[in-house]
Amino acid sequence: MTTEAKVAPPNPTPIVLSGIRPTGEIHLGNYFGAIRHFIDLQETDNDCLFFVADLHALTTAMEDKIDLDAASIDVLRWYLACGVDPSKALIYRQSDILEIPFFNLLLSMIAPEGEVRRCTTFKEKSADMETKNKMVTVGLFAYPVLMAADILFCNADIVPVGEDQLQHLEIAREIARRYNHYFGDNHLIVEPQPLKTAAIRVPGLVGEGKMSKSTGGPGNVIYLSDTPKQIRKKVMAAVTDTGPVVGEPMSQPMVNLYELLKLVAPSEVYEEYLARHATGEQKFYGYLKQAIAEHMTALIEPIQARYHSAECSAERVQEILDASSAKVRKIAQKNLAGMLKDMKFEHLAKQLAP
Ligand code: AQP
Repeated sequence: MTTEAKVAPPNPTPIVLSGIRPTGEIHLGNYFGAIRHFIDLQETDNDCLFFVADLHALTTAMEDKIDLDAASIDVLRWYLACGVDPSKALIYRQSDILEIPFFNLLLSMIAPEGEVRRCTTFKEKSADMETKNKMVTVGLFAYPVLMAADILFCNADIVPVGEDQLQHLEIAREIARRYNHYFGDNHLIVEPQPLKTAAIRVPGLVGEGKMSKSTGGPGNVIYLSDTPKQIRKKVMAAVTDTGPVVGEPMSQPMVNLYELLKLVAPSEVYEEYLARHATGEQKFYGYLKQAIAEHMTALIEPIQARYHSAECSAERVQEILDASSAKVRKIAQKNLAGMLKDMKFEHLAKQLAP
């Protein structure tokens, strides 16, 4: 006899959730892999929750002495500048939701150790930290469990994240399935789905890695705060090859540059440069790079103008946080009470939802 799997139905209005760590300046990888989708998703029929993952920042930034409060406010200023709207989405700070560490603890008891151990991000990040003589911690290892707590506490349906986070999201799905199987008598957890269009990897300007705050150096990344001059300098210095050869596949550095052009420029500009490459034209890479830099600047300049306006000030962000944290904690407490009841911690469940 087979027992039927306990599955939570999707929420009637889909719950969308995502966050970014305050480990450095926001860049085009964060924008195209995450923030751009926050804006699209808040415009349709969804309940959106967007946060700054300051607890997650500690997984790699413990020794960096980052002022996490200031860095978190800054990430949220960029959210607002990019168009995340507090009247359409709940915008909050992870550490303000005191229930999240409790979810983290409970979920760690059913998290699949083998899958967590196999995470590519852990392998890459721990190797990078070891070369920099930084501590590799249990917190870094257990990053996906805290991410599961972030997502599952509110029963999120959709999580817009870049490709690098898909493996972590799969672990959150597995944890939800395990919870439902072992404990889900009354409270069931929705299995969160990635947003397919967000699951991209924005390449860096040097080497083979993704665009990132902390790897590849400042020449690898375009920050939303970069000036036109900085953008131009970084793009013009990007690696290329000696020129296209008809019939030969495009080299990896050129694939990267074309991916960046596709993201920032209108499709006709992208197609034009693609045709120039396909016909084997020589000596046009300088113009290609110029086009990339100009379109990046055109995208970033209005965002920067908003970032410096009063609607995106640190004071405005603080007001938003003051208003949102109680609302988010209420959602967390309701779901935590349901979980605690099913996990036979009735005395605690009663305290949260008497
Ligand atoms: N290059 C990228 N392409 C697509 N999406 C990306 N994201 C980050 N880089 C790219 C997406 O941005 C969101 C927030 O990421 P994060 O800052 O919380 O952590 P991260 O993925 O570790 O980003 P970084 O820049 O590489 O930070 P550091 O250097 O501190 O580790 C996620 O949705 C992520 O997919």
